[in-house]
Amino acid sequence: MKKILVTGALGQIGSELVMHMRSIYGNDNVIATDIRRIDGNVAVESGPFEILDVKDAKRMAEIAKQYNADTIIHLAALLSAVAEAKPVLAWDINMGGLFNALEVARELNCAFFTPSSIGAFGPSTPSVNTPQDTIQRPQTMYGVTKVSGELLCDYYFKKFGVDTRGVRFPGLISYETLPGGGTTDYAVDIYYEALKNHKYSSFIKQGTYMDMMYMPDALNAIVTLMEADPSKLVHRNAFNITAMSFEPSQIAAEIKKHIKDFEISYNVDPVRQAIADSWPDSIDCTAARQEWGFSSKYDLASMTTDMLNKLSGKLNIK
Ligand code: AKB
Repeated sequence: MKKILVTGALGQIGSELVMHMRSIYGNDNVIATDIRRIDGNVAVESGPFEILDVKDAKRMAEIAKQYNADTIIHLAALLSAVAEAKPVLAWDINMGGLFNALEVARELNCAFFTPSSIGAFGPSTPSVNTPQDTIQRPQTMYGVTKVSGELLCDYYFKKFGVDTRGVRFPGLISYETLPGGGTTDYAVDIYYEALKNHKYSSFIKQGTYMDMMYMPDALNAIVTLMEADPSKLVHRNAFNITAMSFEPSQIAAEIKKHIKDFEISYNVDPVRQAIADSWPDSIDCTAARQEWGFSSKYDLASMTTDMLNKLSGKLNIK
């Protein structure tokens, strides 16, 4: 990877990935793009930044050519809950954007990464220790776009030789940029509310297990996969990866070790609960470990310590 074009660069993953990659590959070699510009944002100010609506294929190709991109990290997408509220727009952005990005990768011979999700699974998928290759019949628009995206990436690899790679991300927890519109967002919100108000009302029911990962492990996974020896990759799209699986009362208990009077209550959102119920409780990431050496550093305890520490600094709360 020498010249890396990132779409959705101001989102939850992008804002941290751009800085992480700039620290590895050099500021000028990571071109951040997003549909909006946020002046003062570190990803905008620290290197090249271009406004890009991923539905605009012509502009995407122009930017990639202008900067001689050899790698595309395509992150722009709507998350599960928003996609369920706006399914037509979700198809347009998630599939239209992906198709445009794959076409640019094909034309310019770029390596390509795009994330899939645990949302690519559905109620008929085995829900415990979900295998890499298994039933994928999601019942959400987000899931439909993720499975279609996985298939499309496989197609571009087999048909055109595009070097496509991807992972199925679990819920990602981070303190820099809020996720916005996902089902696993409760596991981010809870830290903000714990620090601000010492209580949190969860929109996900007690007992609902989902896979999760702390952002530093997610960033590391993307770079490790993109640097992996292609001859070792049996799977192209997309690898199961996870760092932990927990349900709301477990994250609350972990926070309580740091904030003694913290209390969790429940005000379940039926839409997001139904999505969560259709996703696995835990996924198996053996293929990712074997094919490109995936590993994670943070578990629930170490993530909670770091998250509360960093977030209290950010929010200026003692
Ligand atoms: C969401 O909840 O929509 C995402 C995901 C797991 O893909 N965080």
